[in-house]
Amino acid sequence: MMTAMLQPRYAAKVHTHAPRRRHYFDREAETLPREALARLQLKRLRASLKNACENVPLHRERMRARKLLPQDMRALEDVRELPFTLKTDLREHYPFGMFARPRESLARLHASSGTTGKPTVVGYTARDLATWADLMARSMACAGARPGDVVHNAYGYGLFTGGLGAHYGAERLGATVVPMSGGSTERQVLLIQDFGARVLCATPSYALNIAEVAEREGVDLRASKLEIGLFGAEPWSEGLRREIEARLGLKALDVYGLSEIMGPGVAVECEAQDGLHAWEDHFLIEIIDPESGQPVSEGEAGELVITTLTKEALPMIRYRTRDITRATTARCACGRTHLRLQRITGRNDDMLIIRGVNVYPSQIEAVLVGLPGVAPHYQLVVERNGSLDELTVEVEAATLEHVLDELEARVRHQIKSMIGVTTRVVAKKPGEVPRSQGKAVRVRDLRPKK
Ligand code: DLL
Repeated sequence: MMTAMLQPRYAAKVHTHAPRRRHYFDREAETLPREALARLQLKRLRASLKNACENVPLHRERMRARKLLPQDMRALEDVRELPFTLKTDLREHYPFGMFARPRESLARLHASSGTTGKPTVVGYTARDLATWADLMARSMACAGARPGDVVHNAYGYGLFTGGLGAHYGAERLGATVVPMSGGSTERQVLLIQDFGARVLCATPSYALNIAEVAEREGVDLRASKLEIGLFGAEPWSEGLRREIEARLGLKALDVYGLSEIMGPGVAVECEAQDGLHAWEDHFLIEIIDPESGQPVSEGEAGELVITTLTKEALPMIRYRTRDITRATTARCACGRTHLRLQRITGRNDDMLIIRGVNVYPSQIEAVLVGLPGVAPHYQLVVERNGSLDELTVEVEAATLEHVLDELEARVRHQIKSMIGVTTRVVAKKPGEVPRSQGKAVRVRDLRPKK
């Protein structure tokens, strides 16, 4: 098996075309000076709150209880007066109770499964779908995709927003989309080559699966036309980025989104790979301290809270995403003015407390990926022992030659010294850790249900 260490970051490819110029999908919107952006946001915020209050009883009652009217928003900071919206609100008003449009005016529904009970259902008017396609096209262009590209879309099609979100974005950009969905990985490898995909859309864990299957079949995708990967829908580390870039011979960009707000295309990295531009003309971004609910200062880590500014069917007021990140408004080399989010480390709900130490799965990943002899596949098993939670890290040896005991001791030591947490480590043989077809299952939680 190839190891990332031996490969250049992007394999050298013979490019038949001249270097492409910087490309905006919507130059005016993407480079709007921040003062103009703020004015536009305030205008849209009032309109969005009006839509929410007039058409969604829950929002109306909550605003009334605080004696607030949409026109009371005189500055963007006034949004802090508004109540938060939680995922449980969507569940409690299942399926259509938070929609601001009658069912007949909805063009599409999506849903995310969640771990317990009813799914979270989201709806779109035809205009919402057009806005989403625009924003996803904008995101793709921001990541380096161009009209005329072949876009191989391996995000799952169906109720998950990944497949159709990327699909219509690619079409809107003027690309040729290959609607693969997840699975049939050998076939994906074949078609990536035969159809000449320049852009690959997938979860990072599935992109790695594609790389592995190609290598097993003796196919060198670094020699294919692939140049750009648009990866998201799950947390991933810088180490995994480098691994995928080396093995697929492309530049890997991070794309973020969530169904409750829209789907993929809320934020995306530009070619500078230095944070994800969040499209502020459509979303009002706050970073708060998850405990106090108060804003953190710029650059500090906190929970991402989003208010939609243009959604018709499902306006969201201060939606608590549970995702942990940092934001900066510092100028970006790409010329876009929209603030940048740091890669999302994980969800509040995914944080484990192991012997008093807070750990996100992505932190463990950051330690594992790139360790000599360790394959970039892992799962975490959490168990309860008396009143303490214990963590077992299942890792995989890169080759059969590795002595598993030695690997286990080395990984345990590395995790302890980098994160400060004591874990049990179980090393498995190559291929024994389950591979992902979409969002990877990183944690097996065996603790008794509360
Ligand atoms: O995962 C939408 C999506 C599809 C985004 C394709 C990007 C690409 P949901 O299924 O509703 O929507 O899950 C949303 O996934 O709150 C984050 O916790 C996580 N997530 C999404 N993108 C990223 C990312 C889609 N780039 C939830 N990095 C979010 C880390 C991500 N986590």
